[in-house]
Amino acid sequence: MGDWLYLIIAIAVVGVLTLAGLLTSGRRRKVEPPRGSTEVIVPPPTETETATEAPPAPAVDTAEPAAPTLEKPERSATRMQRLRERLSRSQGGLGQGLLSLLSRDRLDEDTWEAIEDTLLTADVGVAPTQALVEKLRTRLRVEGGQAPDPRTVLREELIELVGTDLDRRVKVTGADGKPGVVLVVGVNGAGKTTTVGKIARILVAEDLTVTLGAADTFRAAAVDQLATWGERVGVEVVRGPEGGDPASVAFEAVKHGVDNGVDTVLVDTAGRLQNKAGLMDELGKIKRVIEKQADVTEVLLVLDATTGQNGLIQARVFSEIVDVTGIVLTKLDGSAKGGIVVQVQRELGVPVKLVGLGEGPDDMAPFDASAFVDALLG
Ligand SMILES: Nc1nc2c(ncn2[C@@H]2O[C@H](COP(=O)(O)OP(=O)(O)OP(=O)(O)O)[C@@H](O)[C@H]2O)c(=O)[nH]1
Ligand SMILES: [Mg+2]
Repeated sequence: MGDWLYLIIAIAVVGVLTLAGLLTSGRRRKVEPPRGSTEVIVPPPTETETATEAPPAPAVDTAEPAAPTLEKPERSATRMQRLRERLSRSQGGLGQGLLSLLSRDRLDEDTWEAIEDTLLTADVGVAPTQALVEKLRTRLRVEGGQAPDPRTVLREELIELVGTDLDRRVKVTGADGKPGVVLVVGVNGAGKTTTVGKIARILVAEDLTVTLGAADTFRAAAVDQLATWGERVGVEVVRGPEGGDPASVAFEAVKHGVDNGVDTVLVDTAGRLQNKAGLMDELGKIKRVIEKQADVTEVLLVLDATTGQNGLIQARVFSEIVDVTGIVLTKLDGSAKGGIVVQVQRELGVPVKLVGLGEGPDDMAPFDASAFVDALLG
């Protein structure tokens, strides 16, 4: 009889412990289960958290992942310098080509034609190319006195062409204590998710708090990709079910940002362009539901620099759908066509604000006209 009693008590104790264990691990994975089935991924606990919040440590449960150390992203001030080398490597042909042509003893018609071709090949665009050539012709005309230095003239004119009076700041903070909301749009594979991840790192480096919204719900892999970016720097990612409503994820992400007093919410979106009406509906809805919570402070259009004219056409479609406030030009490291900066700004009337210069996590820099031109000229 006594043995039976001990056995029953033992089973009951094991049962209670198991239940408690399940509840604790459930709680640690999710915070405040939000509406619908949107889920907030909590960054892995830091060492101190692990120490104070350790579960009863059942002997069999060895599968608990060790907390990875958080990465310290690079501050943006040093980035352009570091990446300049990469930019000049990919764009060197343009700058060096123009310089050597302009340094010829005699600038005859053939030379001017070659200059024009060089600019067109680099995707500067027809109208800007003609305007630039016209200016160079005028300024480099030798009139009696000493010939002007082609390098100085070319540098000045290129900087002017790229534009120094555009506001290239990315608006990442909101008003009235609300978070800034950055919506990231663009076609498939342009680099949206990577851009969201890289911007998150720039913000973390500036000590801002960030939430990511995985509003690309079409591929499970897209959500995981974003979650990985977030986890590496301890940033929370709000995600929904695969195939769920992107707008509801965006809504929950911004709500999470507002409720937690976060500085910036970055929203990643899907980029299919097969159906303009569908895309318009989706992006329009995302923007509307976000604005029930906080203003969208920035809409960044991500454009792959290697796609040339095709990219431009797609950019135009997006700018018709949403009010794009800035352009992120990615993969400039793999394209010799840096002239696209000039053309896309002209086409869309919005400045290039950031440039992607590699696949590394900190290979993105704020765009700056003179640094860009200096990299071109080597
Ligand atoms: N070299 C280089 N590769 C980049 C850059 N930015 C992004 N990529 C790469 O481009 C590929 C696509 O990037 P994603 O961020 O997944 O693109 P996406 O727009 O989110 O794609 P979808 O979600 O499919 O629409 C990845 O392999 C990135 O590593 C860049 O600046 N330079
Ligand atoms: Mg993506």
